[in-house]
Amino acid sequence: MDYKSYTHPDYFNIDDLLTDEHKLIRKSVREWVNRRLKPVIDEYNHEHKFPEFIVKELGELGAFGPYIPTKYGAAGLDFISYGIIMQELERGDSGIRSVASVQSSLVMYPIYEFGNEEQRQKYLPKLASGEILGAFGLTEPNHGSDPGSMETKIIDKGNHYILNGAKMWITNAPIADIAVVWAKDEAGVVRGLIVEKNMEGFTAPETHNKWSLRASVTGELVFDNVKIPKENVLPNIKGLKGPMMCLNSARYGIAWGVIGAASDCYHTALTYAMERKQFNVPIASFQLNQKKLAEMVTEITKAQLLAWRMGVLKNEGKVTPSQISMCKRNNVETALKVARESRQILGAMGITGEYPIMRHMMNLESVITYEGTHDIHLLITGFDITGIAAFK
Ligand code: TGC
Ligand code: FAD
Repeated sequence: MDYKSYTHPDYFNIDDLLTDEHKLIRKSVREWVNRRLKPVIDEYNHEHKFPEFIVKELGELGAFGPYIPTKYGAAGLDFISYGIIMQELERGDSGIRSVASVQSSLVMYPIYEFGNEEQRQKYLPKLASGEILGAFGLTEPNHGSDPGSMETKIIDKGNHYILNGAKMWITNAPIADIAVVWAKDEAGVVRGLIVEKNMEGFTAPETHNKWSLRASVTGELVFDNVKIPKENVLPNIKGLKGPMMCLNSARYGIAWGVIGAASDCYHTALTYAMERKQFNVPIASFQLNQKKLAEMVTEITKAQLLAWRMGVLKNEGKVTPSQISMCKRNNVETALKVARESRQILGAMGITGEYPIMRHMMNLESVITYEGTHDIHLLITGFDITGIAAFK
């Protein structure tokens, strides 16, 4: 597959809405994906291995916490730039975008937003450069969609806390240097803590045998009487809204990111359909294949417009969590449908690693579940328009 010929679909001239800086950022991330990721990602995916070299290189690229101010070593860009970076990375692989979204929105963002100046100075520059990698622990074995019922606890021991409990399905867990972990205090209030990998009683075993996001590492975070110094507690947030605010930022990035996976599938299917012949004509000449391609580009265009408008609202500080939920849900579903339709256009070739479609499709099965499942996001919209929560 000649991935260097890739051009993104832009049926409604959305590029006219981007600045020269946005386009430059897209160009540099796209070039990195073509040069460093595309040639090797299928092999890492097959071997269920994480391409460790990417961590430093994503740091150099400015892909970690791009919207965090430059004084903390990050790029200080706007939110549309963040979206564009996620989109280009996810054209490469959703697992690689995951690494960047977790580091940016789930580790750097809470330290920047809820941490004190000392915590910001200590962790943010190293996270921005990729010198250290982070994880985010919210989900537990017994509490996924309902994080408010978490069992992980801290007990106040004067100058430190004792942390007990377990988190599950945590991106980067086994390879992370630090983890932002959410636990309840003795009053049942959710608090955010920075747990460091060498703390006694803390282990992070890997979750094996995944058929999705195979180039990203997932694991558990297990806390057995871990002593957490009080300076590792995020002082400026209390309650479930803390992790939920982090999720708003990560869901925003995912809503942009999946357009990259969808566009890669669409580009692959269109290119293949023009070249492959059956009955002496290109398969692109059959009406049923044209229907698939036309519907794909229509849905991708709608996803692009939704993401762009969400980006404008976020830049203006006006976007609501429910708008982000709608966009995440719509765009992930679009990407998954596009991947499935593209796979069909390639016939048998679509199931091979010669083409990226099957890998994108398998990855998107995680993306539609993590950061709030497809149905939870629907219920968030339902709650927003009716004022009635249907979660319980
Ligand atoms: P509820 O009672 O509604 O809310 C509790 C408090 O939180 C506030 N809140 C939010 N604040 C900001 N943004 C949001 N999106 C918020 N949602 C809720 C809310 O205002 C309230 O604040 P306060 O001050 O009144 O106490 O909460 P609930 O317990 O009824 O749950 C609601 C529900 C189901 C919508 C929510 O908990 C939810 O979204 N569940 C899904 C869980 C989820 O998304 N987990 C993701 C884990 S991280 C992950 O998947 C990383 S994948 C990484 C990768 O590899 O990319
Ligand atoms: P459950 O909550 O058990 O849901 C199962 C099914 O029931 C779903 O279909 C759901 O929609 C439905 N359901 C649940 N509640 C309701 C309801 N009230 N109404 C209607 N339907 C409902 N978490 C982290 O904290 N950090 C990470 O870094 C992280 N990375 C992840 C990486 C991967 C690869 C995966 C797969 C998951 C990751 N997660 C992470 C966890 C992820 O956020 C959860 O899997 C997700 O929130 C859903 O929780 P669950 O799997 O326990 O499903």
